[in-house]
Amino acid sequence: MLSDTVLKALNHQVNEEMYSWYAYTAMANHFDHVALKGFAAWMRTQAQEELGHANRLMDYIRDRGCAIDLQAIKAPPSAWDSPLAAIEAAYKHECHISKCINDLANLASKEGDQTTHTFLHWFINEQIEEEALVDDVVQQLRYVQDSPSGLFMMDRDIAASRPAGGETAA
Ligand code: OFO
Repeated sequence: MLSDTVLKALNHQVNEEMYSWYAYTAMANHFDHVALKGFAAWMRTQAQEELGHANRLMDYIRDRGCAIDLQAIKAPPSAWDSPLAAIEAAYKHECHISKCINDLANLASKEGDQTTHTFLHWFINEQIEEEALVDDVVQQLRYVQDSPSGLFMMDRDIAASRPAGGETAA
């Protein structure tokens, strides 16, 4: 069993991960709308991973004999001024998620719940990759920002840079 405090925090993190899915789906839709199909595909892969994160948390809550408490998912934005603005927003969001996971791991320790603390190691490691991956795209977009041909080439290449469905953290 989980303490009420840890259970509430884990349920809240499910909502954070579902919001990540929602936000990245909105970005994928936006990229599709502005005919950046490569970015749309890349962002859909990212969104799928977020569902995986939410499911991993829900499996854990269930395995510990506790109830999952799904809350409403807030609405994300539906448009961004530029590809750079969208991916910068994604990077900022990943930094927010890293802080959420760290706070959650600290809470589990404070509650003496080493099982949950150990479970969260996967997420701590995953966030290293998540931040780095999105930051790379931010930097590349800064290089090509005023170059339509650069953006076109980047859109062509980015979908292939990340095959659908893969979570890579151990
Ligand atoms: Fe993007 O890592 Fe989950 O939210």
